Amino acid sequence: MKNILVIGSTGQIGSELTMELRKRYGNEHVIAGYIPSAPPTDVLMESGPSEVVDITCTDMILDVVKKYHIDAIYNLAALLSVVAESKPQLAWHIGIDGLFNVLEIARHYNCSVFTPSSIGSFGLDTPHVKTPQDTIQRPRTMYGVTKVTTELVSDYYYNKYGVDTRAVRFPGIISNVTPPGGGTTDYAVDIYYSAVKGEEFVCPIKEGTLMDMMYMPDALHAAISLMEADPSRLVHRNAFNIASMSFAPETIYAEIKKHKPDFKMRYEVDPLKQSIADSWPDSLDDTCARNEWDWKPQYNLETMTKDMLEKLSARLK
Ligand code: AKB
Repeated sequence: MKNILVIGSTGQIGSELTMELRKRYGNEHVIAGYIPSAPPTDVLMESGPSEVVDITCTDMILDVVKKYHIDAIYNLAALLSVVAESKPQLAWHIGIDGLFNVLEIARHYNCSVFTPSSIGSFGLDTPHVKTPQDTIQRPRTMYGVTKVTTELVSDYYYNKYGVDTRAVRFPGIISNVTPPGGGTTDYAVDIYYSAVKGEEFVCPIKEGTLMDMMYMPDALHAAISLMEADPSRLVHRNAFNIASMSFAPETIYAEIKKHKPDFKMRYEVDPLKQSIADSWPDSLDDTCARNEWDWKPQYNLETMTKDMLEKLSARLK
């Protein structure tokens, strides 16, 4: 039986991933690591063990790995793209110094490690349409710089020390549970909250700006199924392109309007978010993930929108 530590378990992905892993491996086998400034919800706290784990502190990680005989670490500690631009040194400290702490412990205690990358690892020079798995990665944001470094360092630990590191490049993740904070793709979550609350949505991203997005259930499935994949089939490791839908603001707005005909949106473009979005791909080619570990998403814009509106309406009423 696997014992799993989730670092960053109270964040947007971590909070749902921890619950999904508990369903799969048993509550007692999945430890929710959190920092005191982002404490767990009651659901997370009561459904299984939790421990304070600051990724920048090696001893804290080590104590938990030893105490629970951890053999897999999901490392989700990171600052998202917009926040990372205002705190670049902190973004590096958490993303890269923290990653080294995790990988060194993984090397000595034989843990597998999942540290996600992102569409943010690409840059203006990357081919933007059907971005290939192996291509130019020259991001200009600190978020992107840490993500490319994460990919390289994770591959380094696999090649040099045999640490079982695996990752995907997440697109913008859309969820009806924990809201994101400080990302460029956050608008695609915020728009649903405005629609359900009956408020006008002010869109920070320009009409026509395409970005890859994914519904949370597919993102969770991607992380877990890659970690369970047969290693002999993996040609790539850090990190796989995965894709399920790509849209611009006017397209998601039109889809929501099918359910909420009175919903209104106007544009007030945020220059920082727009410049980051312009440097990211329009759509990713995820052929390698499909071939090497049978990746296949379940949701598209239509089915995600229906589910988001139903779930949020039930919760916010
Ligand atoms: C962000 O917008 O920063 C993230 C991402 C795509 O990595 N959601």
